[in-house]
Amino acid sequence: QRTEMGYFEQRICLQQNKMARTVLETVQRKQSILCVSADFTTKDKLLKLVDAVGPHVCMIKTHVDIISDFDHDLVTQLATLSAKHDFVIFEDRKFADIGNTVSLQYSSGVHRIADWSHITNAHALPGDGIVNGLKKVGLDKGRGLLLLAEMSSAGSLAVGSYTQASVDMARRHKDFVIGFIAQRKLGDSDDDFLILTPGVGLDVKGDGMGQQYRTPQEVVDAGTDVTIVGRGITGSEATADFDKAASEALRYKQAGWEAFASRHKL
Ligand code: BMP
Repeated sequence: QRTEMGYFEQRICLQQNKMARTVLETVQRKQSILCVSADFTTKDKLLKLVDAVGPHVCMIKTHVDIISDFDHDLVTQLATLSAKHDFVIFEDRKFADIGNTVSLQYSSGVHRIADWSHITNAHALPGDGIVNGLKKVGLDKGRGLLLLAEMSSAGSLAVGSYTQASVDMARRHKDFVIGFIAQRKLGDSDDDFLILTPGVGLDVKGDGMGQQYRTPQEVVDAGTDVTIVGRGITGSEATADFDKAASEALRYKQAGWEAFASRHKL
């Protein structure tokens, strides 16, 4: 019988990238596979939300380009909350350009994502150059990258040979690519890529704009490592209720961990 330590130690050993190890260690320490997608558009509400759900998550996912009053104090405060609550920061930037352009988008501009986001993600569409461009900026800073191998939305074109080519691309860059945004386990046990799955909800099946939800149990059964939950926990920003968000986060944390612990015999 494998012990809980055994399961995580085994996986941590296989990771070449430090941030991949940090994600697994955080999951183990907090007994949480929950990433909250904090998609609020004002600094004040975003920080209150993150402080409320922080105790229950291994990771917080941001879209900084939706924040109307973005400034660098926001990322300073996010870093403080990350240390306070022990979570990894994931800026969901979905880079999709040639290597030279993404290296500038990652390091520069208003957001300077590489300076504060522990992990970010990219489409495999442009080819290996996108990974090389991001790696040039992020590797020395200890960052990690996820490739979007599949998407949760209806009619996604990221299927079949595109998904397979994304896995092959990740294998060529194991020092920097830590895993995938995907709907199921990808790669084999030698790879041990992290699988992060959005489109997770306990109460509804869609959002009327193409999003498709499965339960934490369903996505863990499909082989995910981290469940990404936005509106199922946060509700709408207009009627933001931070106590409710905290209790919903706890509910999703428990549902996810119960499924994960049972699947991996922890
Ligand atoms: P929600 O749970 O409220 O539907 O939010 C899902 C989040 O995950 C959004 O921030 C979205 O941008 C992101 N996402 C997704 O829904 N599907 C994908 O395939 C990839 C994503 O990054």
